Amino acid sequence: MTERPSAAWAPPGPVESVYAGRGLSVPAEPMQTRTKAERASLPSGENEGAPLVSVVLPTYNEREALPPLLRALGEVLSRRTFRSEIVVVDDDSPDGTAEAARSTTLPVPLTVRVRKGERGLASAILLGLGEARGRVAVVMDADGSHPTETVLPLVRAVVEDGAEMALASRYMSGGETRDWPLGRQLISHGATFLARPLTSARDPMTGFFALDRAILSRSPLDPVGYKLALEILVRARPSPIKEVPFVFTERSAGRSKMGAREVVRYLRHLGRLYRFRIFTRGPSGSGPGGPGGASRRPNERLDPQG
Ligand SMILES: Nc1nc2c(ncn2[C@@H]2O[C@H](COP(=O)(O)OP(=O)(O)OP(=O)(O)O)[C@@H](O)[C@H]2O)c(=O)[nH]1
Ligand SMILES: [Mg+2]
Repeated sequence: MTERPSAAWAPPGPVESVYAGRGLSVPAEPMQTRTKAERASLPSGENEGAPLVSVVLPTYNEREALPPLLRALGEVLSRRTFRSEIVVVDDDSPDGTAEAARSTTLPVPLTVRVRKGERGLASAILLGLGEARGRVAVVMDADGSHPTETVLPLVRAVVEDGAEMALASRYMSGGETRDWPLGRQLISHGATFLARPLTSARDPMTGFFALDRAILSRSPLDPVGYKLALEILVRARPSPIKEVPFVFTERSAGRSKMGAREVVRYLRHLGRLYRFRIFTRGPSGSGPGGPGGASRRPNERLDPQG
């Protein structure tokens, strides 16, 4: 498997993009928090009609786990008044994951992006983040390990509390890992320990997070392997960040793609990040309000139930 440099989000190989519009209900009204002049000055894709929130799901052989997750997400998202969408990025799974996604009827728009000729979790997520149209993107695993109830607290942390990045954390009060084999726990804690000097986040290894997509243009991202959140934390330097506790449960179906190769890739990734931190100054103007940062907006309110 080759990880492509991911500075640009152009798809590396042939891709097939499918808009699965089945069963769409009339989208909820967008939030009415901006004046007409403010809306006119927004970058394209953010004007009325575009979603506020995009949920990006990377998949490889998740035929069984994906449809129930999509339905649960559709349920959570369609109850809100803000617009949302789901983007699945599948690496041409031989088990028919993409077809399973397309045949799931959902109350929110769904895009299924099939990437051919390349595999890799971090690069698949980056492709999905480039495809997403929402100002806020939520990234989560498609195997049932990440609870859909945590999606809204993550979105709220970005939209209402003004966090540039929000991490769903297993390693804070209220968070935990359930039914995880001891070996996996040791690897996760060891990996977190090795990244300590790079970030103050308690769970930078998490695969469940939300961000203001504008921060992604601050620095080219070049992850190897699984840990995209860590890559973003180190290279794009989001500030402020917020962590939200969640309970991680063992995957509900399918097989893990995590293995010894991922551990080796992680060590290579760490080496790159330490070199970056030592030899490169942070993105100019990163942090709140800086020129290289996400454009600061007044914090918005989601709908009252949100
Ligand atoms: N597109 C794409 N998705 C992937 C790839 N590898 C893993 N994924 C997806 O990324 C998510 C996390 O992968 P997992 O295999 O669950 O990795 P993990 O959570 O570290 O390990 P387990 O929970 O033990 O299986 C799942 O939704 C996978 O389907 C890949 O190469 N390409
Ligand atoms: Mg998993």
